[in-house]
Amino acid sequence: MAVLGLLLLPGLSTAGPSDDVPTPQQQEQRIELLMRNYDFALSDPRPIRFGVPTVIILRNQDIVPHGFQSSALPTLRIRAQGEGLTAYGIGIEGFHVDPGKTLVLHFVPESNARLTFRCDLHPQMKGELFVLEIPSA
Ligand SMILES: [Cu+2]
Repeated sequence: MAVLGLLLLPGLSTAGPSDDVPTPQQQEQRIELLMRNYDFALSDPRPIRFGVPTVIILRNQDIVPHGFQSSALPTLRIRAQGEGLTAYGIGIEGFHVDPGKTLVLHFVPESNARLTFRCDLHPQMKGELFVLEIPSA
């Protein structure tokens, strides 16, 4: 069962030849989010941009299941892949990730904001992502 909330990232919407993050493929933003010691940890903390295809790699490194839930999640069109299973669509409220497992989420953040998320199984477990409106200069 899956319960998770995701957040979004801001993407860039202009195809300017500028600065910014050189992305591997098609300006896709990748974020690795670890679940460990009953907490969330970003392996490379940095803001994301909305309007850009985003990938969140959610890894549960604990020995108990953790959840990923966010109020922004149900509004996003998401594709979630893990363990030979793919879920997709709008209206997903959350995910649960078993110990040692990884869930990969694909979506395009639609607005800039702060994306807060939490584990519904452990109320003290929270985190947030910052979405940037426009890449600066
Ligand atoms: Cu948890």
